[in-house]
Amino acid sequence: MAGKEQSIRIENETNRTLLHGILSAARGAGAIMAGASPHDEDVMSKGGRANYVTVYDEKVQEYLLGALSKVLPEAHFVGEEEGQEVFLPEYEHGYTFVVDPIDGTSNFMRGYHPSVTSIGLLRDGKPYIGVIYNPYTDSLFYAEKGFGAYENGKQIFTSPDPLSHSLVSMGTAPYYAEEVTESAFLLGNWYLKRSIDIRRSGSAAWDLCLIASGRTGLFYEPILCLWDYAAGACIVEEAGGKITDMHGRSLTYRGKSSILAVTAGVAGEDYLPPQELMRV
Ligand code: 2AM
Ligand code: CA
Repeated sequence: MAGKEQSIRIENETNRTLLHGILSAARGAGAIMAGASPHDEDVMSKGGRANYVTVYDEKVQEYLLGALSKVLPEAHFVGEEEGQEVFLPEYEHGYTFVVDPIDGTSNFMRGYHPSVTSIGLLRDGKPYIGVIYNPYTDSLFYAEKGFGAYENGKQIFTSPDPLSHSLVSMGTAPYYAEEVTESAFLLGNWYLKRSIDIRRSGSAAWDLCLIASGRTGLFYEPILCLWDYAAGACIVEEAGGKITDMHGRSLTYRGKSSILAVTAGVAGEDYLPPQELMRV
């Protein structure tokens, strides 16, 4: 028994070191973002409508690849700017960092905040640690499976408010078929009638922090990539919220998915969007 207790304590100490290493990498990434002065010549199109990458996305990712590989050398690394969209069989076992160096790139390019750095760590293909840092407000969100969610060291919880007393944030998925975006707006109108009002931040990772910290009550976006939601999903769940796809199905953490996140207050209601308005 003593041996078991000791090994649990050691594992927890290892986890502390791991978490602190990731937090410090997130702060380092944020410093690069905050020190940037994005100019047009630093912007390259990644292809597709409203889908851009700046030299800073690549700089921050390179920094994170270096910093995180020192924190956990055996972990796989999946970063948005590598474009590795296929979930490889080796990610099913051990650790995998899933990194969005700058989430909210269209905001970042225009000095229209928020933009954040998002670091998810999967263990055996499931969320284990989530860290999201917004350097413009100096907000560091993090969660570790089973240990709660925190904003700048203070434990956070989702709101108990019902949908009718909550703000709703939406994502428009402008990179995909027009009907997907149209459906997002129809759903916006549907939720507008059932909530206080609608918001659109431009950073899905940030939207998930807003749910986790009780600022909003529901967030949806018809199509997101794993690096957009892996860290935020861990933070939402550890803050007492619920995250699924837009049909209410459990997330598989294997790649693109629609996302619907709600607070504890909204989770008890009939909050799923009507099927006839959905295009995903
Ligand atoms: P980004 O800023 O890192 O590009 C806004 O609608 C959200 O969608 C942002 O979090 C944005 O992330 C993300 N996003 C951007 N391109 C995307 C794509 N091709 N597929 C899915 N989500 C995307
Ligand atoms: Ca992103």
